[in-house]
Amino acid sequence: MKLVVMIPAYNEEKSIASVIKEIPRNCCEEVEVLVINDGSVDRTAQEAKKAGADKIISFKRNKGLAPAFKAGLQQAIEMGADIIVNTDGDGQYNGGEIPKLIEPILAGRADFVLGSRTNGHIEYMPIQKKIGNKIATFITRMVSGFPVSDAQSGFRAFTRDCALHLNVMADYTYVQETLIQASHYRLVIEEVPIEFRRRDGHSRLISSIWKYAKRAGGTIARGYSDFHPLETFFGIGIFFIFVGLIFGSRVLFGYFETGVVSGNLPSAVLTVLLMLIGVSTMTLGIIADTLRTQRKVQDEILYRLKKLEYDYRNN
Ligand SMILES: Nc1nc2c(ncn2[C@@H]2O[C@H](COP(=O)(O)OP(=O)(O)OP(=O)(O)O)[C@@H](O)[C@H]2O)c(=O)[nH]1
Ligand SMILES: [Mg+2]
Repeated sequence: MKLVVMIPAYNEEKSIASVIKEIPRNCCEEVEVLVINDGSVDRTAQEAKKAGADKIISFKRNKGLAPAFKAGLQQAIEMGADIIVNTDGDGQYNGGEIPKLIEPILAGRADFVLGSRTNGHIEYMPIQKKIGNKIATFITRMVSGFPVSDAQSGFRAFTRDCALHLNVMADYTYVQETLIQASHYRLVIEEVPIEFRRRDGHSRLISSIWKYAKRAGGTIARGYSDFHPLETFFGIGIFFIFVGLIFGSRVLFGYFETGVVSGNLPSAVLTVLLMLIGVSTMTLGIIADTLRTQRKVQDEILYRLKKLEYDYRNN
């Protein structure tokens, strides 16, 4: 059984060495550490090498956490990982808890294990982040259908098969999208309580909570409409038709009273407009649903291709 611990890192020269040294090298038959150095302008790569990282991928320029995570998963699979653990490079997660994190996978109960900070112990988290985390977790719970308690946690473990299923499309953060996908592929997700430590230095990912909400919100919304195109577009379409009917009823009552429509001309025009928007949006839903079917086929092809490639490399 081989475990690859992957660490996406962006300018983490101060903490990366201690993160690597904290990883228990005896929790599986074979344990390797992979660092994805995402265009850091400091000594992250050198420090990681000195601390004993087995493999370092370095991007020439900063691409973002989600592309780094995606490249990490691919590389970990190529390294022959049976289990992949993702942790952050800032030392907020306790590497000593990796055995606890992978236990549900080793026991054969889960495909995807999520370290939950809210069920565990949070040393420090600013109040605005706590609130933001609660809101994003609530929305992810609705969208994924999985009763997650901490959707933003970066301390996670995956089986190789689960990693082969995940297709990260976002360019900012992977955290919610991977949960939504795993849940829709009917993979078994389990949460374990974990410790979350205070960060030294400022966040590399979240420059402002509003920017995070906008970008992560977009990813969650896309995640939902990707898997539920009919519900999404029919919902929006029905809303427009409903508002159109309200204005339409005004026109109708006016017509019954006066015998002419011209008294309510603006409302009549608005009704037609809203109805047209509603019907077009619902039509878009039918097209999006067809695309969804295509995406399902493409996901299946991609999964099989990745699996074939893996089997070929490893036999
Ligand atoms: N590859 C890559 N990793 C990043 C980027 N931004 C942040 N990271 C890494 O992603 C992990 C999480 O980022 P943090 O800045 O700690 O974000 P956070 O933990 O959500 O927020 P804090 O609680 O403030 O630390 C760390 O290992 C970062 O080095 C990026 O642009 N690219
Ligand atoms: Mg952090």
